[in-house]
Amino acid sequence: MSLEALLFDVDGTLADTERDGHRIAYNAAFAEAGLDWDWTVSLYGELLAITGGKERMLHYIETHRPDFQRPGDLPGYIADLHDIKTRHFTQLVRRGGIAARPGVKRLLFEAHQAGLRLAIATTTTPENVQALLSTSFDGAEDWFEVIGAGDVVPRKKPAADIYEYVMAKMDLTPDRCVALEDSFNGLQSSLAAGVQTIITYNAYTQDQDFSGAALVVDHLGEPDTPCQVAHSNIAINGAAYVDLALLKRLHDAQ
Ligand code: XBP
Ligand code: MG
Repeated sequence: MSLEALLFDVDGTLADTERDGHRIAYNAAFAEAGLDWDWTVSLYGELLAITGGKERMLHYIETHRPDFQRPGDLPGYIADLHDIKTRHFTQLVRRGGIAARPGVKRLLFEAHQAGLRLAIATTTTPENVQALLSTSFDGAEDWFEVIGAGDVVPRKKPAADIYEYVMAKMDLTPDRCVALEDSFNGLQSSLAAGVQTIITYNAYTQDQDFSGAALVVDHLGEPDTPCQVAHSNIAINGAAYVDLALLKRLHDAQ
């Protein structure tokens, strides 16, 4: 089956949003709520094992804050705190705080020009995706047929739900898609959905297990900024960056 669609993760893949974006927004929300919680760079790296901001905050309370006086409606309290965080994150993004990762805009443009279908499959909140795409992707938000994000599915990554949701919406089978991800949890999700996956790791995910990925690179690269290849299912003959031709070769070799 030929390659017809690219399914993009957001956080860590489209842009490096976690350390200097989401983490800052969580801490700003905690301060606004009068909480002395401080998610440092290293603590946040641990907490990223839990996908979803509301789930992550609950995990933090359960594992790091036994002293926290839980309100009667803890889910409601966390949801309100998460709304504050999302406001801070989208404001930070709209101030231009988060740039696209290397090669992402180039590949999006190439895929769009070649008529490939594009979609987003992410755990993050839809408002965050809209803010990021409209600020840092030069209008590419209209190129995505489906934006599968956050609570639209009952189970977040590493469950397959979000990828299955997006493919169902687009009437696509997994063998016509390639997923682009950055993390172990994301890879487990896309593989569970049967989708061949490319990993672009980052500082938070570089030591994670990417077994099963068709290609593992530090980023998608640019002609003048070659990527580092940690694994490839095919001989890539010194390719300096990930383009559509390389994705099609990987896809055809599977
Ligand atoms: C990453 C996540 C999200 C973000 C924070 O999503 O797990 O929870 O860390 O966003 P992905 P929210 O890599 O799938 O894009 O606070 O909106 O959850
Ligand atoms: Mg991610």
